[in-house]
Amino acid sequence: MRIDGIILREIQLPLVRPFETSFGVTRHRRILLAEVRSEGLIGWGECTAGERPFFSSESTDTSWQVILSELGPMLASAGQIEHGGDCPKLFKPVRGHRMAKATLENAIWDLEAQREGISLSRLLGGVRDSIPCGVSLGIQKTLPELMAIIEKELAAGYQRIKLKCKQGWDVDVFAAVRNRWPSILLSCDANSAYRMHDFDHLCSFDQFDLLMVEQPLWHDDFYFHSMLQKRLNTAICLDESIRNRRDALAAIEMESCRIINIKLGRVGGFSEAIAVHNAAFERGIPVWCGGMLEAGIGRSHNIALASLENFSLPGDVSASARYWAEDIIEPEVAVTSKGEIEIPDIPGRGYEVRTDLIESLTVRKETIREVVLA
Ligand code: OSB
Ligand code: MG
Repeated sequence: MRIDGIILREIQLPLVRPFETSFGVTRHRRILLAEVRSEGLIGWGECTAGERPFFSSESTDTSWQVILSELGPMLASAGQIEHGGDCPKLFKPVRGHRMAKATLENAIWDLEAQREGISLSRLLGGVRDSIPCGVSLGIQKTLPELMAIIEKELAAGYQRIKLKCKQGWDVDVFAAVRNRWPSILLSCDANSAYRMHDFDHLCSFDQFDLLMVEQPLWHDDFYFHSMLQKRLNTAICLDESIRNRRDALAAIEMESCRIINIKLGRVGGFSEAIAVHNAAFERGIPVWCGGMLEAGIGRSHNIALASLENFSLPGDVSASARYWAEDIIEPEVAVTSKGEIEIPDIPGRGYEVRTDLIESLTVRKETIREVVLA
């Protein structure tokens, strides 16, 4: 595939309701979109970096800078690329910046699926025609507000409720939710809110029959999670700690977790996401697809990824309308009354991009040109 042009832009999009985690509140998204043109086709990528470097060290602005000055020119200068899977090698000189890398790599996979005339899910090796969906619910002002939201999401069909938690918004909340809904699939996500002195407190989570406790400790840790997992009956799921296949192997070997959350941006794109998926599959560790408050392009990529065989637990990928008044794709992502998203069986990502809407949301835009690197 000949690379004819790369356009990077930032769009700004307000969330329909604020999303609060242990590390902060997001009200407005600043999302980068990459558009890679090749032989009459356009592949799209969406950057999952947050506005501030609080989930990981990347942010909208670091990604903008690295794509514009390094990754974009590397791809443009390659001139020709056959597979999305060729991107990691191309971007190897740049250390880290995985969300920035994923933005471009995923656009190439999108292009490749279109060129082959198959769905992105098929190209990735997906085996499902629908994916099971859960929701991730942010920290709320009051417990009654949370209870009302859970009631609504369960009525909509979602198969699993994940509660964001931190000190002061954990055991009392879990107790109330469990009391009202004794048998739903329930999990929690601490985004690294706890420390060693919280071990006894974390072990008290066992009484709530949670499906998992996601990333309770440091964002970059395996060792102390493995200490905790020895004492905790509930499965630990790692999110932030897993940056690549080697991390997955280390975490599984050390028994730091029994479940892995795979996020496309966090691991650097589809190639590494598939590698993490396979490593976990071969070792009997189930995975699920995480979310980063994506707009429609990132969401459609998540849906394709979650069609792989070992994505056996409900993920955090849910309907567009839970996030946006208007999504940037058509149709919007919808969830059935059984809490599933159907995998589109049409070439490429399976959702049209609303280019006029994207244009009107764009706050900055750059064309990346080929450069001869010295
Ligand atoms: O840890 O899974 C997380 C959102 C932003 C940053 C980190 C996380 C999340 C979510 C939301 O849990 C998932 C979603 O609904 O997109
Ligand atoms: Mg998480």
